[in-house]
Amino acid sequence: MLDGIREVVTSGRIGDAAEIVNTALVEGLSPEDILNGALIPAMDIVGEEYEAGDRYVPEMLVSAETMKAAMAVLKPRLLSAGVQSRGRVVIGTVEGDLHDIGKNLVAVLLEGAGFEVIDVGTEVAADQFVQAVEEHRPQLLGLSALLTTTMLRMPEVIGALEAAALRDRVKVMIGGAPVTQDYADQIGADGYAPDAPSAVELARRLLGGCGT
Ligand code: B1M
Repeated sequence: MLDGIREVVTSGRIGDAAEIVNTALVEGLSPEDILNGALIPAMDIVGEEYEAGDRYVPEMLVSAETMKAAMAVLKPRLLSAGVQSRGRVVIGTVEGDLHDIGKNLVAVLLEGAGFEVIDVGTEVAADQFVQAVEEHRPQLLGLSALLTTTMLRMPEVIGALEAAALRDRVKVMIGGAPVTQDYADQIGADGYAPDAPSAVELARRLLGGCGT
């Protein structure tokens, strides 16, 4: 079944995504099994094929849309209802970067863990992050970047928060494929998470007892 789901995503069969994920759930697979055993590995295969020159951007896009269609079915199952807020998080993908699947996944798991999440979308400039922090007063700001070129926007966001005298009011968590703990240390972020479950753990640690 997991092989079948991987196949649907890698071949970009958007119309089949919801049905196969629903069938897998009915057959007893957990949302986490489907996510970690099929959807995320499928996107890795897509990335490897793109890197090897066996796939083009439009095909990558169709696979990404198929993953989103599958996620639409999984999202309600990943969210646990009625959890008391653990704190407010603003999350977005940095300027120049439109990758949002990983960021969306982090947002869903944070919500599922009881955080209030304000998703400001993709290609978000430093001053827009500052505006969002001013407006929503989150305890945590999450920055995602998938490109080696756009991860360089992260320190700009931290600099803009400092310039607006907001840096000591909000913790900054960063993530995305090219980002590392070393990079987080280097740019003065409060933490780095390699994947969505670790992002939830990190958010809990950074916010401590906040909001609970
Ligand atoms: Co793009 N792309 N892409 N792409 N794309 C990558 C990232 C790439 C590695 C592919 C490759 O070459 N192997 C490569 C980057 C190379 C580099 O910079 N080192 C690349 C490139 C080059 C590009 C373009 C430049 C291609 C072009 O146009 N020539 C272009 C850039 C566009 C832009 O942003 N300006 C581009 C475009 C696209 C699509 C639009 C076609 C599509 C994105 C669609 C969308 O997101 N809506 C796309 C896709 C799908 C990918 C790959 C195949 C898959 C990304 C993904 O969704 N992974 C990707 C290759 C790969 O990563 N294997 C690739 C699944 C997702 C669940 O994982 O996003 O890593 P990920 O998120 C993880 C963790 O990173 C972490 O948790 C998530 C869940 O576990 N995480 C966080 C993420 N954010 C976090 C934030 C946190 C904490 C953890 O705290 C706040």
